[in-house]
Amino acid sequence: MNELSFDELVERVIAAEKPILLTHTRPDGDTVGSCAALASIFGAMGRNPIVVSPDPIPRRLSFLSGGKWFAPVKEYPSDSTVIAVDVASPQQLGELQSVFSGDLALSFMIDHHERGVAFAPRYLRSDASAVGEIVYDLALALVEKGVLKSVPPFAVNAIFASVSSDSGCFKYSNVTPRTHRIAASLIELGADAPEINRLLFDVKTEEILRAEGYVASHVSTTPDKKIAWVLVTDAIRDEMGLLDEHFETAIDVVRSLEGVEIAMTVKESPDGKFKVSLRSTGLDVAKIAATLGGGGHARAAGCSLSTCTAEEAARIAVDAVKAEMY
Ligand SMILES: [Mn+2]
Repeated sequence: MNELSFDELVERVIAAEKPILLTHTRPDGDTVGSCAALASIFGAMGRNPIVVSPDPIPRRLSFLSGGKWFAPVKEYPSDSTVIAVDVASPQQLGELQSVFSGDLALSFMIDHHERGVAFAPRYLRSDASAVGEIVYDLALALVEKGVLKSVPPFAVNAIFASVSSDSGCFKYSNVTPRTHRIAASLIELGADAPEINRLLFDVKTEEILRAEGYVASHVSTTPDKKIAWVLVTDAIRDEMGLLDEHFETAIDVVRSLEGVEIAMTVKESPDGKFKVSLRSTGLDVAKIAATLGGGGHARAAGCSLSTCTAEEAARIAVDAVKAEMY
């Protein structure tokens, strides 16, 4: 699959009729924020965009997904332009993989995952902290070309949310001076930074708070406390009356433990596999995840393991980390 230049991306966006924007599975603030921003931009261009997600969008992101673009659609026009946003592999489309094939195959993808897979013509910028940084450039290019009068206020806020979300509120190592410059420009354009950051990082539902409490009291570590992990199984979720989405911040709780260099969560998936998420303070976890059939970024990666129990999956993942660490 070919790689697109930025100019080619801009041309494709300008040419896109009936755009369908696809988020990745377990949608996060970047994929939802970038889709919402692009939908707002396409809307301002008079294009009637829609956003389709393979999984329900978490309630905490509803300030981004409340618009008409996110309403379920019964049928997709066959002449749609299908665009994957922040989707690193075909597997990350979940059940949408089979929906968007054949006549409705992907037109192109916009991504920032260094080790992502190009399964359609792709615009990739792996030095972007979030796809939102790319959408920002795109919005400015469209304004410069006169395609847009200005960046719609909703898009300004959605881009800010995307960047803030994937950068952990500008805390992670993927943040560059450019990330801050983009954020500053967005604030100048009217982004409500304090409110967006509050909604993304400070507000937690009761369910998420309970999930974090569980995680905090069930962290396992290696004797040197450098590797820490927690298991989240169906049985635990059922017992607590919680859903998978309530454990989205579990990894942050694990990585907050003093001395931890590699944090992991092992979560049972609906497909019966165990999804392992890895976060690192230095070690390249994308490389470790790749040895287990996964991928991601150097300091945030993941893979899916087909084992009988979560304990087994954790042991395999911990062993893979140890092999790289010691
Ligand atoms: Mn992203």
